[in-house]
Amino acid sequence: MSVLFVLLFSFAVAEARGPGLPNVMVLATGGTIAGTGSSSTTVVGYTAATVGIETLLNAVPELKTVANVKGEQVFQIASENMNNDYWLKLAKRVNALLAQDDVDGIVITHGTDTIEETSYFLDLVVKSKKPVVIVGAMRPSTAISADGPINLYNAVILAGSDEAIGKGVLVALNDQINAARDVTKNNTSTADTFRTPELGFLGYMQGNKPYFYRQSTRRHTADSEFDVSNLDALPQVDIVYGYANMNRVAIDAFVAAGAKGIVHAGVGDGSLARPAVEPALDEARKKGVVIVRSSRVGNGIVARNGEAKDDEHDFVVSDTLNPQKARILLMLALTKTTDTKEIQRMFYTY
Ligand code: DAS
Repeated sequence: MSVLFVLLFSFAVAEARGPGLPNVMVLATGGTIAGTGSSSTTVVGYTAATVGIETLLNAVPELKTVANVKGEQVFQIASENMNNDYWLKLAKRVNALLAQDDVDGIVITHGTDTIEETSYFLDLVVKSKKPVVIVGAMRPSTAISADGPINLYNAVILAGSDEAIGKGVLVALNDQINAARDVTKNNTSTADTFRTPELGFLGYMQGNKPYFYRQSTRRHTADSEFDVSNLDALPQVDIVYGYANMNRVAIDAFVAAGAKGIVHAGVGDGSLARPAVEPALDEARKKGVVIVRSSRVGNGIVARNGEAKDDEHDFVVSDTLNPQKARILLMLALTKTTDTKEIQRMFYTY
């Protein structure tokens, strides 16, 4: 192997990261990973978001062997209480830190209830290819076999790895690596709850190393057109859930409350109940509310002009995004445009 090649190769690797251990910031936001129970066998009915970042980091001294770690408590909540203000604060902090040369990657400790939403929001607004890894736990820090410490250890390794560069925001728990766009919580309480049904994991954490087998084909992070750096608020977008015998009350209430967008979580392929629901969505559309047809099913493509004449109604379809993720993309789309053709393009791009 020529000396020149060796020199160029080692320069390339060094470019990916400086010599020595990677510099990883851990931003804490609360959740079960920071939770405490009344006893070591309390794994439900504990209190989330009670343990601070320094305690979390001190509980895993092995972190020092895999990265130069610094911690910051951005906020401290159970993630069912997550809201747009917290998202904007977190996103701005993440982008400010990733712009620093002395930060190679970021881990965010987070409640598991809305990890799938925060991760997708960040996937669309982080302006860097550096790794951002979201981690949580299904058992509180005080429980026998608490999963938080090993999940945090693996997340720090992943955030400091070259393999994770450019992969988009990642969700890593239970030795599994998921993409932010497709991951969802599949079980109310088990440690293996985070999955990407049908489309699958991106890879695994094993033996202190990440192993990737695929990556997302959709735009994210540095390639995203969305920018929240100058935003102090996000447009109100709500979700209505479809079911047998559905009525129009929730739709009318969201419109009256000023929603700028409504995601309809329809039965099947995003079907709309007639005569109750479709006219209500038409009236909302005529008032300027952007309508996205998603599905409560959770997997598969919601086909444009399939179960509804979207061209005629001027509706948008969510592609494969579930309702809670479709809400996030529609919210960010509305910070750029109300043109439904442009918004449909965004749903086929991200
Ligand atoms: N309430 C849950 C939350 O904060 C606890 C957890 O699973 O993290 O999301």
